[in-house]
Amino acid sequence: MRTLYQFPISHYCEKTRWHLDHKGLDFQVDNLFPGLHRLKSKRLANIVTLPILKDGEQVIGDSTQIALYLEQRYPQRPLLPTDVAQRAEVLELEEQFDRLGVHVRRWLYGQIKQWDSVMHAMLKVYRPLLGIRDLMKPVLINGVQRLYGVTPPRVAKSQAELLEGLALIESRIHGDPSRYLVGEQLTLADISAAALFAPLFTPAGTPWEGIAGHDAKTQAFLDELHAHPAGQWVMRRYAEDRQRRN
Ligand SMILES: N[C@@H](CCC(=O)N[C@@H](CS)C(=O)NCC(=O)O)C(=O)O
Repeated sequence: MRTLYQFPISHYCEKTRWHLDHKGLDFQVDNLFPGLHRLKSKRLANIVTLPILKDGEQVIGDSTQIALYLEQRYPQRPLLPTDVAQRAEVLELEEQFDRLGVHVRRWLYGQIKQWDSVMHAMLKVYRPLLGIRDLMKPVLINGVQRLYGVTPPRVAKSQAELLEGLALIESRIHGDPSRYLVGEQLTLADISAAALFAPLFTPAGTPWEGIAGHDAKTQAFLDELHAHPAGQWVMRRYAEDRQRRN
């Protein structure tokens, strides 16, 4: 059985879940506790981030590496075009959206005024062993802010970056949410862009669905993004292309 080591609310882990689901591959998830996960991730793949996939004897860390591994090992329902030029475009966009995922994350953490629903979404899968899970909340809030560089100037820069990312989607689809980023079919580029921007739009059935409590200004900004073609495109990719098994 394949095992995906993950955090449920990580958008990079969502990207890998989507790849696995798209290919119809069964897997179990092992939800590692944030912070403590590093003991295992270092041992497994010598990295500090999740996702990590264990497939038989193979262990692959990093969502992009996992995507490339899956494409090679399981060619069914390919997510890379055969055309050389299109393939290069997809790989380039995949990397670009991967970098933008960092800005989506930092910007969102920078908007949170009430952490209750975020902590709930982050920790609900872990057992509340002797109250330790809840005791960890302030440590985690602090850790997330430090680890992801959530400071006002960096959050402001991330806002500019994420707007550029949405503009990139919009230009690739020529303002038409029914189109794909490259060619006529879903590719790795679409999954990267849709999964990594999804926390802004909280599509139904995703781990971000119940997260609430933005102030009025942030909510108005998010509503505006949601109405734009790029926001509509993310929602459409989820509605039409996200076959969920896990
Ligand atoms: N480039 C990596 C990024 C993964 C990543 O940033 N994962 C975050 C969760 S969203 C993580 O594991 N953070 C924990 C840490 O850095 O200790 C990938 O694509 O897998």
